[in-house]
This record gives sequence, structure tokens and C-alpha cells, in this order.
Amino acid sequence: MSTRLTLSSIIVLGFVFGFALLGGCQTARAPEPGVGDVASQIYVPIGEWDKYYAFLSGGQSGAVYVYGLPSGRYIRSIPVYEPRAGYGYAVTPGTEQYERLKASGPMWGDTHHPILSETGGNYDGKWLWINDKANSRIARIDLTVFETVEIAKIPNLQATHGIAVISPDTSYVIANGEFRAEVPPGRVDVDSYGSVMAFLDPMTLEPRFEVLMPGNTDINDSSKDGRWAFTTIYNLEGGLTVEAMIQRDEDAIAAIDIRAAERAVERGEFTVSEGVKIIDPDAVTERVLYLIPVPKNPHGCDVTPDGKYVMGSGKLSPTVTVIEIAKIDQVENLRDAIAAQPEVGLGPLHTTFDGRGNAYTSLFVDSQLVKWNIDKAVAGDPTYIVDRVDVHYNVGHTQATLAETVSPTGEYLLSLNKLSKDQYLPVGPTMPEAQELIDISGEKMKLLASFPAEPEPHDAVFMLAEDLIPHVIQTEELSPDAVAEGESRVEQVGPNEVHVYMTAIRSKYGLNSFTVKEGDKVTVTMTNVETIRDMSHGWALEDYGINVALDPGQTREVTFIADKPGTHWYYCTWFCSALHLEMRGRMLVEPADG
Ligand code: K7E
Ligand code: CUA
Ligand code: CA
Repeated sequence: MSTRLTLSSIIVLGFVFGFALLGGCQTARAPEPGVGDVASQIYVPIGEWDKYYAFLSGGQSGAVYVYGLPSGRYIRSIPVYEPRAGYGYAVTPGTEQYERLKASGPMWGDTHHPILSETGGNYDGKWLWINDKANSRIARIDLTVFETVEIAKIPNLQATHGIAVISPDTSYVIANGEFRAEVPPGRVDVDSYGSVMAFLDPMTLEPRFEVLMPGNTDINDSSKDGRWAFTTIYNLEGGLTVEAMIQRDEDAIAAIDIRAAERAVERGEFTVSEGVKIIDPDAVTERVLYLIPVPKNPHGCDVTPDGKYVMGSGKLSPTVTVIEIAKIDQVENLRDAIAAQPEVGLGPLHTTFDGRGNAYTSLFVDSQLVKWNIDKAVAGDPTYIVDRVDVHYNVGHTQATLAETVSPTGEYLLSLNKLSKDQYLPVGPTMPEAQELIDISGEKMKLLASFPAEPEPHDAVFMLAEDLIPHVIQTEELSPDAVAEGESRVEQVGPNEVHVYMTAIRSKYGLNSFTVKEGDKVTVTMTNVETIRDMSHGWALEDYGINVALDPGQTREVTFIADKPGTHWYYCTWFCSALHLEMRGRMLVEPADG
């Protein structure tokens, strides 16, 4: 009887369920995290979107990787400091992107920290910045098109490492130089090596001023009210060798009073180096710099979502130092600003938050993430450790969903692991790095998924898809220099200079062929006149190393010397239609000798 009842209820349920599906209702969605089995928590049905965008540092690839979470779908890369033919990015001399990258330094980079623009302490979906540690650069990415739009070398520093947005309204982007060198230039003896914290205009990336820093500055964050910039310092010793850098039992978290620094600039209390105003905290009338002692070679620097504390993760000390921000300029002895120093495990590197009063610290040596309660640690309650989960292996950076904003969602956490060892199919002596997705919505953490990463995963930031999607544009707006349909043409602009104007649309270029003379300087301006999303075209020119990508509505330009006589086909590099292969034409280069 009970069997029959169950069976019939299943049939009824199945009927209702199937009916609902046919009706287009979203009852097939995966259950909310914390409910159901692990597979269903990361399963996003085909055709549906992930809840989060994840922007991951691409490490030595010099790119930013975009994933969807929780599925772990790799969506695309955003090339920044490296050419990427697939997007026609910076591969071709004579294009804007190539010339911008080239002018800023080498054609590769070492990216670590993606950061997002904020309004009112929440992500506003406009910009993403990422550093290049290897070449002292920073870049700005436009999130409406997921493209790099600005790259700058930062004066007076070596090894841009920590970067951060000054909350709550992105008043500055800050970037430190991790390595101490002749800063400002002219200081040549190693005893006076220095470095700076650069306060950059978020749009132009030019420093509005820089502050001279002691030691090796590492990771940055800001207070939620825009008053303080924080950075960890691991080499107050000023050592030049590993041994020398670990002499002292204490280094510091530095707090820079931004308003005081601005007032110092107003009073003219600065020197100028490489065109940038540099403040020496020892030579100003108002206190700008506070060094709060924290144990041995700290690494991560993280401000709690409520803005109350800044934390330094111990690295060589098994502790996290919790500093009460409101006390920094109130106490006589800066040690009195330390609210707690909980022991968390071996090799604490970074700490992130769920917005419910818990901190999550990555433990490199223990290969663990540890969840601990901030209030309990501050109150001296020994039961502050809530949970531990093993990760595979040696986690570096970790970040929870929206943990850097004033509104964390406390749903997922990404563990960015330095070694994967035996986790994936073997691919030779070097194995991929690993990223693991952890559900943090419940009391206990739950490891959900693992996916490999290119070297070297450092940091990640997340945006709720519903917050970013409205900003993402579907097609480019036609620029004033766009080539209109029917206006493709060749113009002789000088004795040895030709300007070609060409449209691209399925499945034809505006010109089937054009003729130039050997040695001519040729500029090709192309517009993709498509008006629907995803209809991209390319323009690759045989034997000239040229590939230009054209998003719908986009106009791009390339300039080159026609130094190879003969027939050179150009063709579309994006499979745009059934006649994609036929979408091509010829550049005919007449030999110079006639
Ligand atoms: Cu710890 Cu550059 Cu974020 Cu890597 S830094 S881990
Ligand atoms: Cu246009 Cu293929
Ligand atoms: Ca040290």
C-alpha cells in the first residue's frame, strides 16, 4: 500500500514537474549550496548562466582569466601584457593595442592581483585593474567589453606587487613597489635603497603622489572609509638576502593616512622624481605613516567587510594579527591597536571573509583553509577556530565571494593552490596548479570542485553576474572614423603612402582586392558593420604576420610597409558563416622595379 502510494505520488510529481518544465519554469535549477549533493551544487544546466563571474590572475601568462562560478567554466581570457592572436590583441605592430603594450615595456607580464572598481563600497561593474610584478606596470580593463584599455609603467618603483582600490568610491588605485632599489634615483648605496607606495589616478594610472616606504612592501588594502591605505612589510631589516630578511622577529603592517599625505602635498612637502611628487614620511610636518608591529614576514593584508579591522597573515608566524583601525591614530604605543593575534596554523598567507563574522585564512604549509570567528578571537575565547578543510595542495591566495566589498555574499571561496601533485592526469615533470571551490555558506566548509590552472594562480575577485551583465555591451558603438557600408576605397595619401578603407560583414570584405606598390606605407582602416552580438570578423594578411580582430560595430586600424611583392590573400579568422572560408581578398603588391 505504502509502495503504491509512493509510486503514484512520484508519477503525479513527475507529471507536474515535467509540465512545469514544458511551461518554461526554472524548476530544473541546481539546489542552493548547502542542499543536495556536491555535483548538483556546481552543475549549471546547459544554456543557463553561472551566478558569479570570477576574474583570476593569469600569473605569468600576463592575462586575466574569466571563469563562471560555481560551474568552473572557463569563459575567456583578457590578454593584458601578452599578445593573443585569438583576440587579435597586440599581435600586430601598427595596431593601437600593440603599440600601447610595446610602449609600456616587454610583451609579457606577471599578473597577481585583479581588483574591481567600487562605488559606495560595492562593485560598480566598470573597471578591473591588474598589476605586472615583473615590469612594474599596472593596467586597466574595461568591463563593458572585457578589454585592456590602459597600461602604464609606474615611475620610481620596482616590482608592482600589491594593488588595491581605495574604498568606498575608488578615489585612488594604490600600488606598491615590492623591491627596494635606488628610489628615488640618486640614492645609490644599498643602505638607502627605498621603495614607494604609488597613489594613482584610477583612470590615467598616473601617480598623483608617492609615499616613500621602508622595507619590502607586499600586499595592500584600504579602509572602508577611504582614510587609510594599508600594506604588509616583510623586510624591515632591509636585508638583501633570504637570511638577512628573516633576522627580526617582527616586521609591520604600514598604515598611510591618505588625508595627511594629501595635505603634505598641498603644503609642498615633497620632492620630485621622474615627474612625480614624493612624500618622505620622515620629512613632513604631519604624521603620514604608522608602522604597527606584526610577527615575522607577514604576507596578506585584508580589511574586514565592516571596516573595523585590518589583518596581517603571519606567513612565518602561525598567527593572524588583527588590528583595530579606529585605534591606529589614537594609541601612543601602536601595539595597543592590536585587538587579537589568533594562532591559526602553519604558513598563513591570506585571509578572506564571509560577512557573517568569520575569517578564512589560507595555510600554505598545512595545505588547509581554516575558518575562525573574529569576535571570539578578539574576546580571547579559545574556541575561535570553527572549521578546517584540506586543500590540494599548498594554498596561496584565497578569496571569498565579494569579500572585498561591504556586502560579501559568503557563498563560495576559491582556494588558489600552488601545487596539484597527484590531482590531475600527469603531463610531464611540471604539473598544473590547482583551484578549488569551497562552499562556505554553512557552518562547515565543503569542498565542491577542483580545476587546474595555468601558472601561476595568485588571486581572484568575483562579481555577481546580475550586477555585471547590465554593464556588458552587445555591440560596439560606431566610432567617428568607422567605414560605412559602400564606402570601402583606396586613397593615395602621399607618394608612397596608401590608406585603405574597408568594411567587413558576413561574408564579404568591402574590397575584393586592392593594389599597392612595394615599399608603400599602407594603413588599413576596417569596420565590422555587423549589428548583432557575436558576429566577429578578423583580418589576417598572409605572410605579413597581421591579424586584426573586429568585434561587431568595431573599427580598427593597422599600418605596415608592403615590403613583399606579389599576391597576398587576406582572410577572415573568425568562423562567421557558411561562407566564412570564402570571406577573403587579395592585396596585390607591385614590385618596386615595375
Ligand atoms: Cu600571495 Cu602576489 Cu597574492 Cu600570490 S601573492 S599567493
Ligand atoms: Cu568573417 Cu569569417
Ligand atoms: Ca623580516
